[in-house]
Amino acid sequence: MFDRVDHVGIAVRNLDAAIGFYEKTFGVSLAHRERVDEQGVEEAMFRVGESWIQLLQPLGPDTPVGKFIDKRGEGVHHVGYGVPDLRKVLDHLKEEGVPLIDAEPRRGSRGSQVAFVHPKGVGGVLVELVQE
Ligand code: V0V
Ligand code: CO
Repeated sequence: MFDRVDHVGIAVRNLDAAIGFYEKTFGVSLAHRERVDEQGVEEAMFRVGESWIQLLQPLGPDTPVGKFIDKRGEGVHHVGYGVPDLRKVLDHLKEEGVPLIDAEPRRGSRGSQVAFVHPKGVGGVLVELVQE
């Protein structure tokens, strides 16, 4: 069902500072930057092999990443798995009784279709399904 780790999402307070750190310290270069209003984030993407690191700065306190940072501080926010057929995976998870945040695909960054699975059904890990 999953064909790769598409990205790891990391919550940061200051996107410019985090980008600077990743570039200088880890020697990766910025591939993409986008504001996704529907998700309340500004994101920066670094390519690492066939996967991405996705840095996420909240657009405000009352957003998923804003609330996460208030409660838990900066750090790993979610794992995004690449899937070839998002609807099929969602149907399967519904059958399995896994709690979904999104019952239907919605718009992610880079023109992708995404859906989130609730962390309470996945041992505390927020999972994003991504179809490019
Ligand atoms: C919250 N919780 C998490 C969590 N966020 N647990 C693990 N990982 C996370 N990222 C826990 C939190 O500690 C609480 O646990 C409980 O869930 C309820 O948290 P809350 O602060 O009351 O927040 P809620 O319930 O309002 O919202 C939590 C959910 C929300 C996960 C439902 O953040 C959400 O809908 N996320 C999906 C959308 C998203 O994250 N978008 C930003 C990324 P206790 O205290 O009850 O134990 S955008 C993105 O990745 C894009 C655009 C892309 O890749 O293309
Ligand atoms: Co993501």
